[in-house]
Amino acid sequence: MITLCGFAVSNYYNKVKLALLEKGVPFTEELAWLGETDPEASPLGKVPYLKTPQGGLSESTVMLEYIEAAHPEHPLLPADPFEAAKVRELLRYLELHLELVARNLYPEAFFGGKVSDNTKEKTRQQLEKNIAAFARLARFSPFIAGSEFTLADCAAAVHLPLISAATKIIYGQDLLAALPVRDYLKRLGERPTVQKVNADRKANNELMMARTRAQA
Ligand SMILES: N[C@@H](CCC(=O)N[C@@H](CS)C(=O)NCC(=O)O)C(=O)O
Repeated sequence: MITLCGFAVSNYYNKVKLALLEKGVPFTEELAWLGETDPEASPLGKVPYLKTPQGGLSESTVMLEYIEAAHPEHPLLPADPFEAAKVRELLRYLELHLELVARNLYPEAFFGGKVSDNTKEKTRQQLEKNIAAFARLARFSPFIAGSEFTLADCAAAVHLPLISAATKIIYGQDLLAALPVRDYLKRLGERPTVQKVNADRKANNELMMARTRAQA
């Protein structure tokens, strides 16, 4: 049995959880806040990580690939090698060229900190370039890579809302607004799996805030 470890406020955690739910792979969840992680399974102390019968595993996209290979039923990657590579390409764009760049804004957008004007400007330039490139790859027809729900949708479902929110807060403008992201996310939100992930995220957010208040 697979154990998904971390906490449900984390978008990386939810990407993996969504894949497990969509595939119908049995799993349990183990709550691990930052600072409480298992160094054997997650050497960098990041969340999420998996505990498997064979050992621990870190890095969310590596986990997606492992889950897909270990549980081929209900595939979330196309059988055709090129089509599968196109899904992986989207996954890479989402996590490397969108999420990781937008993360420069999160300290101010979500955590009450401050980001310099210089960082905001540089990040905006990078995001505009990367979002234009992503727009050439993303299909939204109805899923991000085309007609089937894939691993790239597991990533898009968790990364796109944060990028929209962060850019709206920092620039007063959703840098994803020119793409059909809102309709796409609304469609995804009709899936029971996405509804479960979102409900668990909200519950975990309450827990996290209570914990922060107790520590203050
Ligand atoms: N590349 C990692 C990123 C995971 C990540 O950054 N998780 C955040 C929580 S959302 C975290 O653990 N941050 C604490 C840290 O980086 O030390 C993955 O895909 O799993």
